[in-house]
Amino acid sequence: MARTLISGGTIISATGRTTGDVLIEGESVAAILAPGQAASLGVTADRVIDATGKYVVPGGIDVHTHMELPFGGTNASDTFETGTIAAAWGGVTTIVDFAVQKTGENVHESLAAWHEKAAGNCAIDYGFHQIIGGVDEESLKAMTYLVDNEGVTSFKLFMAYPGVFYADDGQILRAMQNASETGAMIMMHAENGIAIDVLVAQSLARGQTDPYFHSLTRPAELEGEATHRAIQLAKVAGNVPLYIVHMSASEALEEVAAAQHAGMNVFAETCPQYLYLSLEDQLMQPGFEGAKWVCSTPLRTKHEHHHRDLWKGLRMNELAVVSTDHCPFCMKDQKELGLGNFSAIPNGIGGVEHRMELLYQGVVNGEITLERWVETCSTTPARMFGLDRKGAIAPGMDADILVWDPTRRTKIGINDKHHMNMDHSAYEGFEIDGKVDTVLSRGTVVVENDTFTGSVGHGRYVKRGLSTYLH
Ligand code: DUC
Ligand code: ZN
Ligand code: ZN
Repeated sequence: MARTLISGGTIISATGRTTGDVLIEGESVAAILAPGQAASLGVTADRVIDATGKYVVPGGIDVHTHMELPFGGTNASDTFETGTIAAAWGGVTTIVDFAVQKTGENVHESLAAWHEKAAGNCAIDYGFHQIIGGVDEESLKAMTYLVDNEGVTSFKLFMAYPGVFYADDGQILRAMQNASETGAMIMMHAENGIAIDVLVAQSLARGQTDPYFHSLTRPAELEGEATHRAIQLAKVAGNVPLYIVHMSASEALEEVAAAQHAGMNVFAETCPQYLYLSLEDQLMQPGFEGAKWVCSTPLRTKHEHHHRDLWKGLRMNELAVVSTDHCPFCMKDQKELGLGNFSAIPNGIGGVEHRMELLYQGVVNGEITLERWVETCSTTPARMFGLDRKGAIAPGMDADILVWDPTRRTKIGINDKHHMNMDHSAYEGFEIDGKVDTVLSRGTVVVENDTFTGSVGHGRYVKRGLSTYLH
């Protein structure tokens, strides 16, 4: 079995840091050795990666991506191949993507279709959540089957997008009751889509068609309201585990924090776009430029402390996870579908490549610690979604490892570093104080010396267990 030694780095976990060597045998971590121990024990390795002066952290886990998602009259522009290669470049070693079932479609067929898109095409490991866009007898039965047999233990429901993915309160309650029986996690897109659609129609009727009206017609109150309602429904369903996705508003965070204090199994994630980007600085750029940042939930105003509150939520564990909601669309032919009508702009931002970098900048800026960076970007995502062999560097775990160089810098943009299939970057011009150095996926080096050395097809489907936060 091939042996690799990552030597001399500072190994960061969710709970602390230590200097030492990581010994990898085959695809797994074999041991963590104190400095000098490898030599004194006579440990030999086929390959030594010198990590002196660098951080050695568990590979990033992005539990919210949408490769090839059919949405808004087009398909998200990253395939599983381009998206997982871009992820690897950014220090990510596992993604969890969303298989999509819409009303009238069969859940099993939709999951099979997602397997077909991904199988043999991924550079890193991947799992699936299942979107239930049509809650009925058949899909409820399928939910149970997926938990028991397919390694799909989390289900996304939508309180937004009437006519597309929307579930009404009764349907949500039924799906939650099902999850309460199986132990599955309910993931919620919490925005009041019925009220939003009224505001959108009124805005368009007034001739307000520019991209930034996307945010003005999806006010923070309607994210807070839906979050509150989802929490109450989860309580009625027996305190079912509830995970609010892509949180952007202080109002929603307050609801989650209150529920947590009341002892409920409520969790939440945010994404880099909600920590760094805003209505004024991005969405309101002149002309149609703002379309690059049309996503839901939307970017919020920078004058109401959403950024500040979300960073605080990350520190306090009110927000347990940072994902990307990677859902890329090019400007050309895709975002352009909404020229003259913001509501026809495909919703989504691509960022799978930049999450580790952007959150590391949060460490440099004093918002979070190194340990919290690892915890929110790798360790908790793994535990939250039952990825039992991932998210920590410890004997027996998959050797998914990111070696991070804090002395180098990363420039983000389409010309500097960008491997996502997008004709623009949501973070163009951002500069980060640190850089991905080496990335290993199950013991195989997939990125080193600013080169992708992995292979398409290396990534395997990971069957997930129930959330180990709760079980
Ligand atoms: N939000 C997005 O921005 N894109 C895809 C789906 C979603 O909920
Ligand atoms: Zn969503
Ligand atoms: Zn999403």
